[in-house]
Amino acid sequence: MSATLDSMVDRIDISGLRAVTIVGALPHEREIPQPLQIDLSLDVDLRDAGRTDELGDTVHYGLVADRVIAAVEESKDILLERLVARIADEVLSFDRVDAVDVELTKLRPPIAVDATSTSVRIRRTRADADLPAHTVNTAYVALGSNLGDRESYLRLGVHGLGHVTAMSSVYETDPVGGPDDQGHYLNMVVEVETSLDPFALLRRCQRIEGEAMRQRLVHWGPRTLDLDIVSFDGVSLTSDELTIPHPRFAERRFVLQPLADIAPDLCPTGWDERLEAGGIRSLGPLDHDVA
Ligand code: A4P
Ligand code: MG
Repeated sequence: MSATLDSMVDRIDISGLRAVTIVGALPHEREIPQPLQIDLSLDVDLRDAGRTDELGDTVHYGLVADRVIAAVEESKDILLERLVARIADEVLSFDRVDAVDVELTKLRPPIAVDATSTSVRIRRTRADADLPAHTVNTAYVALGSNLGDRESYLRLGVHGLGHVTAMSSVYETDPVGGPDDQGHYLNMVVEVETSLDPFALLRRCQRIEGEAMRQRLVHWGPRTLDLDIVSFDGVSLTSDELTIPHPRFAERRFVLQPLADIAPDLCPTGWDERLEAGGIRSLGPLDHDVA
């Protein structure tokens, strides 16, 4: 379909969907279902999915196709204009779709002249449909590694988290707690914009730790990669699985020093004087492109 070309916008196209339904104003069109073709072009931000490889970060086009065909088959509209608007609403009900181009074609148009098809084409945005914009939350995630190629593990963490909008410097830090013989940590904090809820973000963190082959052998023991959610917008919650803000962040220089680089307002007043100095050295920025 000839949707507006905009190289800045990511798209998912679903072309040549076929459905049969009652549509049209003529007497026989009210009686006999007729074949239609539906072509869709969805504006969806695909950057997160490009990094995370998770279906939750994109739109499941199979589900969109199923829902659109069901909506078309249920309808008995007179005008293609009405039906095409119905399709646009259906597609926009998928939370990640910012806008959609829909082309709806009557494959056997009931007109006296020779014509292959007739069609209508519309573009609708979330604002047109009176839908709220996506919810995007800002979370701060602390990363730590003291095993193996520590810098590469930090990079793996930053890359897997999705839309990272700010990164602190990397700090080398003396281990706090745990066994005596463990090596120094690299620590940093990143700001992430995410449409995931806090629990889904925790699952993402744990999946990334799994990719780094993190093993939990000793409490506070050495680890290839640890990802802790320090804060998540205004959320305050305590559960078996997840506590936000992180229960120990205010006691840890290895979290607060990097957090102060990118979100000083989130650091408790007077933390720098209160916490023991030393045991931490800035190594400068992580060599990684911020998305
Ligand atoms: N959990 C609850 N809340 C959260 C949250 N906000 N973010 C649960 C992430 N996880 C959260 O975590 C244990 C459990 O905490 C998980 O099941 C999760 O559901 P874990 O990653 O398995 O283990 P952990 O991180 O060792 O546990 P913990 O107690 O959170 O450790 P801390 O307090 O983060 O300390 N020294 C230096 N220099 N640098 C470090 O990075 N890290 C630690 C770990 C100790 N010493 C360190 C460092
Ligand atoms: Mg952790």
